[in-house]
Amino acid sequence: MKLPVYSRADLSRTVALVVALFSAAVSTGAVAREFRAADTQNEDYPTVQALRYMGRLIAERSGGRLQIRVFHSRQLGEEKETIAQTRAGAIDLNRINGALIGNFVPAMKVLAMPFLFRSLEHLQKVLDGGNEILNSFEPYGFVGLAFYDSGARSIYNSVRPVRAIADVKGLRLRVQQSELMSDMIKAFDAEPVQLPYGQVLTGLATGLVDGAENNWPSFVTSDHYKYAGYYTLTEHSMSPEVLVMSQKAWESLSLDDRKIFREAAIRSSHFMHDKWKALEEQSRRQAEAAGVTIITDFDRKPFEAAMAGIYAKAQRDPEAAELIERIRKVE
Ligand code: GTR
Repeated sequence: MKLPVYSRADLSRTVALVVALFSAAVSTGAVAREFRAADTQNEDYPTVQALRYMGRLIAERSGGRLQIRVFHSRQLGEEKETIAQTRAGAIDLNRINGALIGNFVPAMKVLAMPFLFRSLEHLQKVLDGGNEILNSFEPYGFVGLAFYDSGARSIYNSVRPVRAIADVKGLRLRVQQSELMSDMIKAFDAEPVQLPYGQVLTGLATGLVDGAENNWPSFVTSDHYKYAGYYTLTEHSMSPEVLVMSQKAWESLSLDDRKIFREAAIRSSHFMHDKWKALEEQSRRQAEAAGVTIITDFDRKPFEAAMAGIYAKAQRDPEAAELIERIRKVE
């Protein structure tokens, strides 16, 4: 095979052409920059839809210059790994659950504390004044953009109906990869098994775990309800979902573009809210129709009381103690 021979003059002409094309593209705004966004949930899950919506807003507002490509269903890895990658700047945007980012950001760990919120309204009030919390992410390598709904998490299992704390004793329950969540299950006298989200279904199906804990939409859209027929409305944690951006991506943005991202993120959380409410309802109905026993009538007090040790541990950090106090006082 004969290779073409390029002269120096040919080469420099080519280089000049490429440079000219590139600067023309930049000046007409034609070069699109793509941001990779991760979400552990499935394609239709409200958080994934919210990310897509945000992508549309950002593309519109930037005249196509800024684009978001959404990787759902753990395409970029399990949540814990994607968090590390976001911190390292390899993933630009990440929608994560409060309990997992709580491994890094102290205020988020506080939001994941069991039985901290009296109701979802209480949580919402705290989040509405939430810029302080979102703004606290930066020293830990993330930029907090918006909170998304996640309802409340409750315990489910395949062994027996949990009607009292004694019924939880000895159950092997999957938890997120979070020390706080493991401590909580231990405080119920059960055995925590930390597994990434993508392995829970197999864990339930093979009997590696007896159950887990999650909100209605996750319980149903992940098919866990097909293997765990007892759902007890413990509503022990209301840690919200949060959208973060990597510091690296953030620093690469102009001030105007940062504004576009912030505004679009907030709008996407409103967009998500209605979808969330609808899916929560629908998931509960779907579980009921499939014959899941839902236990709502039981004494929550002993479950809450069992958390004393967890609070004592968390409150050793004076800033966490102060935030817990302030949250409790929000009417
Ligand atoms: C869901 C949450 C996910 C993931 C999952 C889990 O509610 O949306 O981000 O944290 O729980 O239990 O792993």
